[in-house]
Amino acid sequence: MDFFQKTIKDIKSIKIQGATNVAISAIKAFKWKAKQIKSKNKIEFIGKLEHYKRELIETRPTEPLMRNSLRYILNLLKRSDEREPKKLVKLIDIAADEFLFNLTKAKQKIAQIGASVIKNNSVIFTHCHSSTVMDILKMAKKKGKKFEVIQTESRPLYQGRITAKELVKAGIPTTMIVDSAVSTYIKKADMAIVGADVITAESSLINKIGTLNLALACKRVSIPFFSATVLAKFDPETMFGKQEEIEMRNPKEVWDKPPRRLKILNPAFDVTPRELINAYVTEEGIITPESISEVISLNYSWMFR
Ligand code: RUB
Repeated sequence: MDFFQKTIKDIKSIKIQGATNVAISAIKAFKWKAKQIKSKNKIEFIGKLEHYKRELIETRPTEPLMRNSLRYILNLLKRSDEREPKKLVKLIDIAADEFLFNLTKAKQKIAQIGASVIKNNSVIFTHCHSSTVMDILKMAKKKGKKFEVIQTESRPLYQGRITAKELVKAGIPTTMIVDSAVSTYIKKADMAIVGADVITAESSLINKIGTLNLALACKRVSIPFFSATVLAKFDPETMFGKQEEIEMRNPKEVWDKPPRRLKILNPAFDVTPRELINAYVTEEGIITPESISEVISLNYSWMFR
């Protein structure tokens, strides 16, 4: 199995998980694959790249950051006057590295901005595993803030354990609960912060299944609910009425040997409507759902091309 196929397998199996890690791995695999392609001309080269882009995108249908990043790289190639395959491969490298650099810079900004939201002696609630939320919590700790975290285990794949390991390693006092205990323990928290897989044109948030329950629980006890995200997780197609597809995962993740005739549903994500979200913590600042589309169109015009 080559590096490209291994990346596909690891993304599908959630060995590589979280929107950011998925996008970074997909970009690296795309870059690698471009170097292996043999083609006579630019049209053939782009045709092959389109095919590999589709293969990557199909690994996780609810990941616009991966889609946007690969589209960004391919668009740069299509718009260039360069025709020679070797030079085109170089262009891919340049575009990919540029995207990765901007992504890293955006995440660093979010860590700084998000850390300022964490109050001293507070209790922060989080769900699943988001590298963006992790960056914020670690930055807050680095800045000398004292706080505790309550986090879910995130069934069925237990991504909460990744969060738990990272937080404990960072020396942040952490308590894990089962997903169904969210409403019980939310009263102990001062705020909740989760990651994001998708920001839609209606400013809704799509994130790990259970996020909606957490947001509803926050509303009930009147504590703020935030999502930390780079703006490139916006799905431009939702502007044209496309309903974001929610990835349905293998029922065996829930129960490997269920009784026959039992139907099991295993959606990976859910949709949290804008009225439950206090703000998005982004590289452009803390932005309310009402203004996020405008900020995205001002700063990321390439997404709409
Ligand atoms: C992970 C998940 C994360 C977002 C954001 O789901 O929902 O909250 O992807 O992650 P899964 P990040 O484990 O199914 O991929 O902040 O790292 O982009």
